[in-house]
Amino acid sequence: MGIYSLVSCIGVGTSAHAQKPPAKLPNIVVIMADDLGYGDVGCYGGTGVATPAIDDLAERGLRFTQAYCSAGTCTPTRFSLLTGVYAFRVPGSGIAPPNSPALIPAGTPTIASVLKQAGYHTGIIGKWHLGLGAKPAGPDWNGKLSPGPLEIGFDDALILPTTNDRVPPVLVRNHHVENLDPNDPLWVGSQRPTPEHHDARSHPESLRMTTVSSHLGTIHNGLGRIGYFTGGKTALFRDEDLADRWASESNRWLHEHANDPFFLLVTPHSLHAPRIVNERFQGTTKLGPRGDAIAELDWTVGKVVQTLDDLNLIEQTLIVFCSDNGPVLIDDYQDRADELLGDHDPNGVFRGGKYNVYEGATRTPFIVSMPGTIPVGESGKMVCTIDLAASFAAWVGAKIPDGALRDSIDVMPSLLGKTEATGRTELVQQDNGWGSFGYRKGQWKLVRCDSGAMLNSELKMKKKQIPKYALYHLESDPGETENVQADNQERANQMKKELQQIIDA
Ligand code: NG6
Ligand code: CA
Repeated sequence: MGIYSLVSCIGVGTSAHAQKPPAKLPNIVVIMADDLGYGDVGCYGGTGVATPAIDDLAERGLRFTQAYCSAGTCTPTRFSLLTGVYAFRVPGSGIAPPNSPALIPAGTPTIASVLKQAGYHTGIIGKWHLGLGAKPAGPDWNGKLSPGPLEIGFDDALILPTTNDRVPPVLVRNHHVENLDPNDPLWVGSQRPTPEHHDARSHPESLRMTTVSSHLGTIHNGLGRIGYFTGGKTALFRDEDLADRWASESNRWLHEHANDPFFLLVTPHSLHAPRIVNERFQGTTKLGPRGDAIAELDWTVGKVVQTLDDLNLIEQTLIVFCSDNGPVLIDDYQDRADELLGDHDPNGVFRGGKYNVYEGATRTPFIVSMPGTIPVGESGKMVCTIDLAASFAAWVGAKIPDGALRDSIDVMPSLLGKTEATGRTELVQQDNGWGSFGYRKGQWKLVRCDSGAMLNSELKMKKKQIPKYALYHLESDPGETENVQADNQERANQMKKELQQIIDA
């Protein structure tokens, strides 16, 4: 009996009244990449970089063509992945600054806490970017960093607390900065601490990549960052080593928990700028640093899968691979990502990317694999990363606390490749909380832009002025080139109303 049939005997879809968990719960590993576009990987049409590990995952599983992440930026997508709640419902859930307090309050039910309650050992390895520490003070970098992942359901965490372009460039294990020497305390702030402090403005000659707008803070490893820090010398990472850490930590963690039912969220920092890969990958692709980072990401994915293979757990583990938001070429660090693109199309046929709400922002590569349980092939069912929480809960018979994971829908039958599954019928997408929404219903997509402009001028988005509303038909116009609102006024009005109702709900 396959794992799914075993689980189905105890009542999939009846999570609220779950009985005893099944004797052997399936393991779950979710790998969420950073700033990876729909068209960046080979199995989604990417031509610039070989991605054998991700392609191999697709060859062993289901490759979704209409899967989404929740937002055009990282923090809201990760917020929704964890909480199953649309981030636009929670003010302040946009891109988290270096000293952001924890955005998800301690005790909030999450994908991790729900699975933990059901008997899973839970871990997160990689980028966090959801704030640490209590409000309003935020993180105590030299003390106990709490609340954080451990207060919302993770048993173990080894995280990059913000992003690799922000300070502090350290890793946090559970509640503490790793390798911090108490005699060299870490200070983090948004202002230059002293007039003598070396930052990217005062010492541009020490930069290995020029930054022009916001990464003008403290220089670390030859790169200007957002924000300032001093101290913490023994704790500082080398950007070149991060991917190796995600791979080795995942390997260690998976070996340690091979006999538990486990839920592991792996969140590599690649390909977020600054794209500084390990020496092994530098210059290995024709796309420059951005391409090298895709190659490094692919390697990381391969390492995680290899570990599961080595442990003989491939058939007992459901793997999801996806991205947190669409692509961006130059994100301040001048790494020639635009010039070196050639015919590689990071957003595939779609328009836009990171920071907006066009399909390029949220349509994500999304592969689900579990040989023996999930068929091999392609799926056009609409699913979203926000749905993983309710889907997994239903699958393993976990109890969802009343009112929790409210926007997460059980799409597990679609993830399992059931032909009768319907997937989502509608979905709201957002930018960073700047007031743009995409509302997809069937093949129709309403784009609402309250500000009249959207960020990311590259990637098929030349038009600067964006109308407040536009309606697109994705099946006939996946690139969102033709606003058909005037010819479909009634439908557009209905969708505007529904979108507002969902926002206000
Ligand atoms: C933006 C930064 C960008 C990047 C992004 C977060 C500026 C002008 N841009 O505000 O460089 O850090 O935040 O990216 O500061 S994300 O993938 O983590 O959402
Ligand atoms: Ca991102």
